[in-house]
Amino acid sequence: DQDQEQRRRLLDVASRFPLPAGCRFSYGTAGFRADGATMAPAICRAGILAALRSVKLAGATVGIVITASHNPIGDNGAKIADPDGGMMDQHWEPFADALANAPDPDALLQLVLQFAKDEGIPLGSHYTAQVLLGRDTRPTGEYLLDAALQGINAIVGAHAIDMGILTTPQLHWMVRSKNKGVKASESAYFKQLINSFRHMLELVPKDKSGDELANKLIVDGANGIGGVKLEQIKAELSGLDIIVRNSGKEGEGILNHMCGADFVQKERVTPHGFSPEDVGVRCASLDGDADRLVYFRVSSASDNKVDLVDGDKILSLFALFIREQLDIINNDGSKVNKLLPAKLGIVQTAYANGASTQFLKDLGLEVVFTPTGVKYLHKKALEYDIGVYFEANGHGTVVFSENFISQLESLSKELSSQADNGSAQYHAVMRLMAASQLINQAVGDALSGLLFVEAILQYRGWSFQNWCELYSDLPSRQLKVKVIDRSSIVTTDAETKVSQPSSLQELIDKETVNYSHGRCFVRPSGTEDVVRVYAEASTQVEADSLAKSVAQHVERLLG
Ligand code: G16
Repeated sequence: DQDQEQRRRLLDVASRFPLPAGCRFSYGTAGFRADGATMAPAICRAGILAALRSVKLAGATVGIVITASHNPIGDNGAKIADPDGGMMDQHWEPFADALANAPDPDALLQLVLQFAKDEGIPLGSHYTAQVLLGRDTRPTGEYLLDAALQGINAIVGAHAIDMGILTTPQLHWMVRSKNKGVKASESAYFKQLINSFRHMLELVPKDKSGDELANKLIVDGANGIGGVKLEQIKAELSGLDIIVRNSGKEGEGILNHMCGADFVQKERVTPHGFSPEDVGVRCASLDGDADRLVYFRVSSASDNKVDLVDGDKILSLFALFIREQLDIINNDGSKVNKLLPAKLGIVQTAYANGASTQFLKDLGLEVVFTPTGVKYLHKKALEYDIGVYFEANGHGTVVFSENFISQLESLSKELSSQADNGSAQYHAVMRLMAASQLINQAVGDALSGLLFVEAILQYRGWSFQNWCELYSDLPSRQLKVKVIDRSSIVTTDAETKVSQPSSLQELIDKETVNYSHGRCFVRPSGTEDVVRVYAEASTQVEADSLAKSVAQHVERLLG
């Protein structure tokens, strides 16, 4: 019967992907991630996990992207998308960990049966489950996608659809769309981006049609999938002259190596493929799976330094724009009912530059903090009518509540029926509606983020320089420290304090007081086998020195 069949399939798949001795997987900041050659057992089990999740949610579509995002080309991993397109519910993470590390087929079977019982998952009975699969351009991708497929097929009634080579946000968008009954294809995704971008540009006031803003934009594609996708649509993006470098074409370079958003944001130097000829041009950088975006400008021909516009400044640009539209809507003198006051929330992490937080607070905005990881920021942002979240590393988006969108819709209808559709209020409503279409509602998306940035710069008539001058970043430095066991560091207070080993926090405090505007924290990375150290101070020399001395304490204490 089906129950026997279910048991047989699980035992069978587990014996096909045995866990190598001494191997330990961990569901980190954004799913499983490690050396790609070792990942097949974990990815197969991620397939089982995703199929179970779909069964639990009455057959709603979930997703898996085979990617290691910003990590080196040899790494790989899996990000799992829930039916709303966001990251998998954190309550399932302990089970994900246990499943990935089940030592043998019997242990795996017992674990699944017990979990199904506890969670009320109707295993073996008549049901359907659906998992969309995508992968980035890594050489281990195809092999690992097959492992995921085998894991999905080990759950009776589960059905996998391979959506091909995609950016991570494309797959998350497709999962969300599928569950909303909207077409979930790549062409539908592109169409939505292109149309909403065009719509945003049509709503640019005539007197601000970007005089100071050059059309030329050079994009560093990190030799990943983002550049490939941008090449596909760039001709349809009116008003932009996009040149893609590190596009992933044969001979252009290695994925994420000396290029990409993580490299540019952390090292603050020009990525591979850029030269002094690019001085002054507006440039953007994506990461390997195109869910992160930063902007930069090559600052001088004599060195390779860049002027960086990181996630914090992208967030500030978005927040300013949204606030302005809300103000136009609410303060317009028209007779129409005013829009209900929208709850606008800004979400950052401890990595946010102190100057950005100050800038946002000075605007009177509500700023809240979460630990690192989109899974935390996104969840928090959903508590608002409009939630804007960004990590300094360029991962973020703007989420609009359904209630708020329907209010905008009714207001737009009301205004157009009163032949008031030439008013500033109507235009602001339409801009917010176009923005909610343009900016990915499922997860941070470098392509949609880039188009939103470009549309806002046009709207304001702003040059890159104007944007840079929004506020001055406090000098900061981020370092990585290799230790024996990074999990021996435990943090608290949204990762701003170390609780274990307790002596480490004392040492950090002792160092920090020596610096004016000093701020420093350390945390174990959830995507790389390193401890991250972040320091801020009033000069670059001081920030470097604070980071270095704390990194030395970490090394001394943890080996
Ligand atoms: C992932 C997460 C991000 C996080 C980053 C670094 O990004 O999605 O939220 O900021 O890892 O995390 P950690 O500091 O724990 O290594 P990506 O772009 O690598 O998937």
